[in-house]
Parts: sequence; C-alpha cells; structure tokens
Amino acid sequence: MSDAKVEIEREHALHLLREMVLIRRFEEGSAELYTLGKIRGFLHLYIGEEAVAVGAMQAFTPDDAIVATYREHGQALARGIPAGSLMAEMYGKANGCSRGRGGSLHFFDITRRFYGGHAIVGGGLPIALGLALADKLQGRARVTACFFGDGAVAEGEFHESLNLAALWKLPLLFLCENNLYAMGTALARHQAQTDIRLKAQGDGVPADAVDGMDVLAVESATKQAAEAVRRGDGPILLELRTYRFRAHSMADPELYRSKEEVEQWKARDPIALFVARLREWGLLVDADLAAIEGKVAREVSEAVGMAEAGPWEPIEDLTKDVYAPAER
Ligand SMILES: Cc1ncc(C[n+]2csc(CCOP(=O)(O)OP(=O)(O)O)c2C)c(N)n1
Ligand SMILES: [Mg+2]
Repeated sequence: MSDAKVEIEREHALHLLREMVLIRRFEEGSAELYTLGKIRGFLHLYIGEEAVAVGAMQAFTPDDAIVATYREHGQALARGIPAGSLMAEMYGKANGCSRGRGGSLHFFDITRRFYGGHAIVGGGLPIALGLALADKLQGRARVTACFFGDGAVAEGEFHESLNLAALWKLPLLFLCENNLYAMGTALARHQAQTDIRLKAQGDGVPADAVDGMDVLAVESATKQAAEAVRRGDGPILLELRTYRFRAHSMADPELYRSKEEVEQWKARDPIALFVARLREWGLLVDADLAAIEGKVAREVSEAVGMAEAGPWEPIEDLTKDVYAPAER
C-alpha cells in the first residue's frame, strides 16, 4: 500500500470501511453458527479478502451484472443484498435469497443482478460471457463483472471464455482473486505459467495486477477498467493479489502452508491497513470506529434473527422446480 494520500471523501472512506467490517463480522458470526450446527453443508470464508469485493464493487451500477464463486459472501454483501436474506439462505430457510435451496455457495438475487454463487470452479465464467454477449447483441452499455479464483485459471473454460470475450469485444471485466491457493494446492504446483496476466494476454485480453489488500487501489483500478469496458473497448482482466486468512472451508486442516506465511499476510490485514491510513489522514477517530462496529453488530444480529425466525419450505414444495412439468 502506498502511503501517498489519495483524495477521498470522509463519507466514502467510512462507507468502504463499514462494508469491509460488515463482511468480517458477518463471517465470524457464520463460522460460529456453523460450529453450532445452525449452518450446514460447506462454508467458505472470505476473511482477509474483503478489500477485493468492497473496492471492486464501487465500480458497478445497479444495471451491471455480478457473477461470483462459492466464496461470495463478500460480493453479495457489497452488492447490497440484505445480510438477513443471506443468513437465512445459509440456514436453508425459505426467506433466504435463493429460497433456502442454495446455501452459502449459491447466493442469487436477480433484482440486484447478482448471478451466483457457483460451486463449480470456473463455472461462472461462461455464464458471465453469456450475460455480456446478450448486452452486446442488444446494444446495452452495461458491464458484467466476473469474480473467480486462481484455481479457475487451470480450467479450459477460463481460456474459452477469455478467448471469446476478446474475439467478440464483449463488455466483460474478469476479476481474478489470486489468494495463492486452490484448496491446498499452490498456484506454482499446478501451473507452468504462474503470471495470470500473461495467460490473459495470450488469450487476447489486456490484464493488470493490483494489490488486493488495499481497498483504494482495488477501487481505483476496477473503476478505470470498468469504464474502458463500458466504453466498448472489450474485456479486461484484473488480477487482485490477496490472501485468505482462514482455511479453504470449515473442514481443512491447512497442512499446505506455514503459520509464518499466514502471519505475514495477516500483518497486511486490509481492514487494519485501511483504519491506520484513515487515522493518519485525519479521516477517522475512535468514535467513528465504535459507531461502525455498533451498527454492524446490530445488522448481523438482526440477520441471525431473520434466519432463526424464517420458515422452512413446506414439504409439498419438495419437488418444485426440480423436475420440469410433465407434458400433457
Ligand atoms: C470443476 C471443479 N473442480 C474441482 C472442484 C473442487 N474445488 C472446490 S474449491 C476448489 C479450489 C478453487 O480455488 P480457487 O479457484 O483459487 O478459489 P478460492 O477457493 O481460493 O477462492 C476446488 C478445486 C470444484 N468445485 N469444481
Ligand atoms: Mg484461490
């Protein structure tokens, strides 16, 4: 993170901080609820990566489309999906954003143009391609943003999607969250070429790398890239260099990385870095932080209340939307 002061409105700075703190506290709460058995199935935490979702999301209008991965709590919250509807989804309740049928990995909210939540690594890429193609064919100046992990660059559909997006000059922004690992496999153990920018350039997509622990750097790079994409210049890939502080999922003994490495990255905690910076610039005092923590604590607690109070889907709906209606 550069120390140079960036011109930033105090209100906007506090907004960015509040969003990151909301994601952090929401997920700490989710981890606790998981150990209590309230949330079941898989749960992948985004803790450590908050600056990526929050910084990037500032670049998009409500008309743009967002496609994410199964590690999408941060993107969903930053997109403005109410925490209660996400928590209810993780509980499997009918008032969840995917009516309790998707769980943590499959958040969807069409009203906010949030198209998943995808359990399949790389699975969001061709979907984003289709959304961007539809916009291009119908002459709409909207952007589709596709988040995916470093693990997805091993998939054929990564190259297929980049190639077609470049060939057809689609309004698609590829956002690769490089947290160095795909489950327990480091990038260098599965890729001969570890520079993701070069892979993108090989497919005809201009690419750049950004410090993913610096929310302002992510915001500014994403805004610039999104503007170019919106102008019709074709796709761009940003590699956001980040790190997850927690295990891959709740069932991962983390034998593939050292405690020292994790500690080194924790020293660049995106929230702590931003807090220190804002204090230094005179944009944040203790009372602001306390107010943010208080507001976020209430929001998370209300979200849990909404999940607890939410109804289960009635048993009669068991096969609804599972099979197509029989032809008569
Ligand atoms: C096609 C496919 N292959 C394998 C898996 C199993 N799997 C689940 S998560 C994951 C790692 C993906 O890592 P990355 O894309 O870097 O995302 P991160 O978890 O680091 O956010 C793998 C291999 C899967 N879900 N889909
Ligand atoms: Mg990864």
